[in-house]
Amino acid sequence: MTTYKLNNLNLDKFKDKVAIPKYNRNAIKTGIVHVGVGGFHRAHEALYTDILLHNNNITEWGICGVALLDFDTKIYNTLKEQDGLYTLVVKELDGSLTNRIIGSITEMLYAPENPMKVIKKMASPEVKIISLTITEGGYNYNEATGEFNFKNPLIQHDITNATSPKTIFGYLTQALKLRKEKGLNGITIQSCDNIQANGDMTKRMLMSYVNVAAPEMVSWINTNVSFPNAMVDRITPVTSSVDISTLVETTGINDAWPVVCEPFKQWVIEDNFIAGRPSWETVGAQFVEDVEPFEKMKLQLLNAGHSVLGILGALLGYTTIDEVANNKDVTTFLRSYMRNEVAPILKDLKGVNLQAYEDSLLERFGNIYIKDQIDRICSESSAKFPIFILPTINAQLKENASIKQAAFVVAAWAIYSLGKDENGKTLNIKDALKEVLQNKAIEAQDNPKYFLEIESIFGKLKDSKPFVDAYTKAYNAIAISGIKKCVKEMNSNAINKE
Ligand code: CS2
Repeated sequence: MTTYKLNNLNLDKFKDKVAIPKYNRNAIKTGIVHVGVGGFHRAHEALYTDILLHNNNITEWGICGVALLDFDTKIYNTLKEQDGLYTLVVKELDGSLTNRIIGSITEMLYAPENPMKVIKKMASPEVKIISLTITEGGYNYNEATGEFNFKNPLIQHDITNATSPKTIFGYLTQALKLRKEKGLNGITIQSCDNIQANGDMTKRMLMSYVNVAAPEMVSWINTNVSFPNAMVDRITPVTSSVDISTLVETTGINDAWPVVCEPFKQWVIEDNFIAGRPSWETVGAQFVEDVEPFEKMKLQLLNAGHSVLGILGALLGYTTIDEVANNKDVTTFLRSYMRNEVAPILKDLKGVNLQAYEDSLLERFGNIYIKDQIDRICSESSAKFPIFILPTINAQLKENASIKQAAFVVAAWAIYSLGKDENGKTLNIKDALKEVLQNKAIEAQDNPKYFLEIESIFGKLKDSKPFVDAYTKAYNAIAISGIKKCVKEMNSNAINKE
């Protein structure tokens, strides 16, 4: 098959093979600046927006993608060369692939090269939304203190180098200052990360920074910027070389970085956009008054479920989520964690069917075509556990209710952090706190409790006797008998509350 590089010039060549943008991309104005153009953004907001541009014949709401970090050069260069175009490959439940070329990213900027260009773009009048996928760790939140982490050297850098910032907080502050100077009114800052009350968190963290770096901006931001909360969902594994070659072999599209994802997608958003918004509700997003129930359910069940499968699966020697999600013992464990420890804390949520949600998750995790990497799931666990698992533990402890399964997962994580799986194979740990985790994991071999001393992750959990007891018991059992046997034992001891 003849193959062509994906770019504007060649776009028409693919039109008989896959869906391509039929709208005039040159006429689209940038209404959204998006920071963090990873796989998730490209499988989610950029897709919703692409469908919207298709259906509605509108010219606003194009996306300018910003690559914020030094190591984002690859995505910047790729999308730049491809005129912002990329292929979204949906791996359907029957194993077939649905390909769509997405055109909603109409501009790309690389922040480290020219910070002012990014700031000016964020401060241009046609931009109404700055959206973010900067990962859980990007919010610079300290679990122990509950506060913004001013000790981060990059934050210190931004405070003293306001016009050449490195963090999102520095960029947003400068951009908002410029908007104020220009007399521009409102703008929305929209988080698309997996954080409970992600909009509130963004505001709280930004305001902490602004209070120190530009206190004169506080009242302007309070009046002119809105921060909607949202629940975002779509499993988006890391693109593999096989994904890239399959695409080119089956369609002729030579795309250096397509995105692969599951068929399911969900976006539940609080309707709080001070400067207007795209009508994403016409293309499947849900606008609601209160997103809290949706967020809680998703974070404590889906994301936590992922972490449970990831950590246990890694120790068992699996490499993909579907493999471990098809291990009966592990799914029995996961289901009883969901039922005994998570469901009680979600009991007040209105209008949700937890059982149906749990079933759908197990089906999504078990999809054998997705091949979501355990390495991806376990990466940055130090930022994920405080959001996905710790709230469940803390809420259960408050009620003197069961935390056995959660404690088991934390113990498994401590053992995982030693860097070897059950068969002695080295684990590929990717975590901003890797060294701390490893050091504490080594100390924990003498006394498991040491692992809980990482306050920026666990807060005051080490002071809870019921938790420490359950965790220590689980740790010692796993250290002696291995994860496989202990999961079975946990299952036979679990009293499932139906
Ligand atoms: C995953 C998420 O990063 C993780 O640990 O749980 O990326 C998950 O796949 C998405 O939130 C799904 O919406």
